[in-house]
Amino acid sequence: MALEQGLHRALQRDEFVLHFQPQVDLRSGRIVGMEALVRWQSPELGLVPPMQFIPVAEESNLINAIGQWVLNKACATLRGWLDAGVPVVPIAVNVAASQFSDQEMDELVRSTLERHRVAPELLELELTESLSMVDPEASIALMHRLKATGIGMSIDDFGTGYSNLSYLKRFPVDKLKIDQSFTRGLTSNPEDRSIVTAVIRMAHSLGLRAIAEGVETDGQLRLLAAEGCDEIQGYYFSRPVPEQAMLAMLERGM
Ligand code: G
Ligand code: G
Ligand code: MN
Ligand code: NA
Repeated sequence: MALEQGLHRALQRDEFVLHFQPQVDLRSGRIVGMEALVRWQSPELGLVPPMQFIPVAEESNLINAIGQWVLNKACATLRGWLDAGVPVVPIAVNVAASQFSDQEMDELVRSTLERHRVAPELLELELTESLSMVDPEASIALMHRLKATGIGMSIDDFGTGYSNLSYLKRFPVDKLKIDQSFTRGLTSNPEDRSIVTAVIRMAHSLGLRAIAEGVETDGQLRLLAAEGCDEIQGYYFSRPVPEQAMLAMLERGM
């Protein structure tokens, strides 16, 4: 449990940082959003990726405190950029399942936006299909309250969870994020291509935008464009980068 203690201290000592990965509109080629991805800048361990500490944080109930930190930091970053006259785009923040079982999540979102005087349109929450499965009705009610705050919502890693379509049609979300496992096989695996095509079609017929994650090659990009995918995110355009590098991309407009 050394890691757990380390995470406690990390919160106290403010050792977490956010990196940002741009999301690009396929038609215009412009940055239209960014995903915030947390890292732990540990004095002892160096830069620890979330894969190594998010599971521990989930087991030890620290995930809610970290999630609050991330939400607050994302809004504080937006406020800083707004004050500096930077042309900002919305920030998407990942939400862990246990954060979503907190029925006051909408109040937390509202108060965090207000504290930093950030418009709700500049915040998006990335939810997973699975997080609503413990208590679907309560989760859908919470999603509607979140929607009423004016923020955006997307389904992350779409296609890898329960993909319960009878719930999906009731989720008040704006966007489906096609999981990178499907993107990876796009140019080599006909099944992956069929799935990606079907998800884009389904998203559009439900009135949602589709974004492909994990785009690394020109071939993947071209297929996605041909299938009418709206946005891409991935190393092809940019890896997740520190705040200063994201700021530079925003100022260039791409
Ligand atoms: O770039 P990457 O190594 O950043 O992220 C690895 C995993 O960690 C992804 O599944 C991502 O969703 C998750 N992750 C990154 N940042 C956060 C966060 O702020 N909260 C939660 N719950 N998960 C995150
Ligand atoms: O689960 P979630 O989608 O939130 O996490 C995104 C994860 O995917 C992060 O770990 C991020 O660093 C990683 N990632 C983003 N773009 C790419 C990419 O093009 N290729 C690969 N292999 N990973 C990516
Ligand atoms: Mn995500
Ligand atoms: Na994802």
